[in-house]
Amino acid sequence: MRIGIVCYPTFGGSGVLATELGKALAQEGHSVHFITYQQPVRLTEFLPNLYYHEVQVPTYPLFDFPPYETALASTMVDVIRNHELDLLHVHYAIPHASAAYMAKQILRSEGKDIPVITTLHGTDITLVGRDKTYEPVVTFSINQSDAITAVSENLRQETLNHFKIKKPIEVIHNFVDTARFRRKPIDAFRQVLAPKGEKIVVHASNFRKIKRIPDVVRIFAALRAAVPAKLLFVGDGPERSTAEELSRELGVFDCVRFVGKQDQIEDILSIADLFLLTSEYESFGLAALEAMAAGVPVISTDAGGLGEINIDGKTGFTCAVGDVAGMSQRAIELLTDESMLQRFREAAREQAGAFDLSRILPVYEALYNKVIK
Ligand code: GMT
Repeated sequence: MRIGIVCYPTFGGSGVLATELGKALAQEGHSVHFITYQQPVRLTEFLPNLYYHEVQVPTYPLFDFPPYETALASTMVDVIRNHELDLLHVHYAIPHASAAYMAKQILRSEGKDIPVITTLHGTDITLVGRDKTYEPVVTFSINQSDAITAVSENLRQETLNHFKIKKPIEVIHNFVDTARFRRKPIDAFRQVLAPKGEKIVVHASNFRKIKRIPDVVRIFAALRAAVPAKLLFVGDGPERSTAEELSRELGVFDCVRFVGKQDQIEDILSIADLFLLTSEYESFGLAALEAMAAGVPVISTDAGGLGEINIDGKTGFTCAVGDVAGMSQRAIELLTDESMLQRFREAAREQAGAFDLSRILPVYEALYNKVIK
């Protein structure tokens, strides 16, 4: 098949998932065309059947807001025409679904029908999409898609609760390549970060308010009082300075490292003992799944779709949003009991296997075949 993939090219989960999907489809022999404004961060390898088309947004003094959506729709039309794409798969509804609708209509006027699949990822529905300035366009363009998928059962339900969706929404869970995300023997790296055998706790995100970053610092400070430990913050975003300030205030700054945005996250996870995800909402929590694949137990909130991947008392623990005391207590329990930690590690890795790329990829391929027919 010749497949167009539209996504955000950044470290956000939707862009990561879309890129990994495109790479895996190309490995299977499909031609995959990424259409976005920057080279996706995880698109690092060269494959002859993998293409990247940059959306150029010309500026003009009149434009206070350069019209990205118009440029994106025009680029879609151009790529679909010139590369004879069979379908367009857009990740994150805003503005990708409405740009795809526009492209579809333009091509229809030329006698070509291009099927569009929209995959909903989370904040496009639960936060941004519900805002009344976007909602009518989001509802309309989702309904105009030939197929709609959501990355968790929870997100499917949230979408149905808040939007008038007239078509079925298929749940296709996010996936992880468990062959890539596995524990690697890189003890030298661990030695550098935790020379005295401290436990290593990791949080990875875009540091937005929704992640409740201060909760991560507070949990770590409580843990640190009981167990020698280091905290690695992976990623960056608006709450980073809050995290720095709070860790100074709580006297743990020397044990906290901000390692920035990393594309080799699997190497960091390989030396981790615990992954913390304190979000107010996660449609899925791809970062937690990647940690689990690397054999890292997860302590998370029970918000959104997190309970669909992190099994309380087995692969980690889930607590109510904001329950810092509960999550701290669980972290101490887990990191002071080696046999429990080992059990949870194995269970986390096993649970990640249920979301392995090899299981989810054929589901997407089957959907592609269905919409093309
Ligand atoms: O987590 C973010 O804020 C980024 C966001 C995105 O759209 O890139 O992530 C969403 O999509 C991911 C991939 O499907 C999910 O794993 C995340 O849970 C989801 N984020 C939220 O729902 C807040």
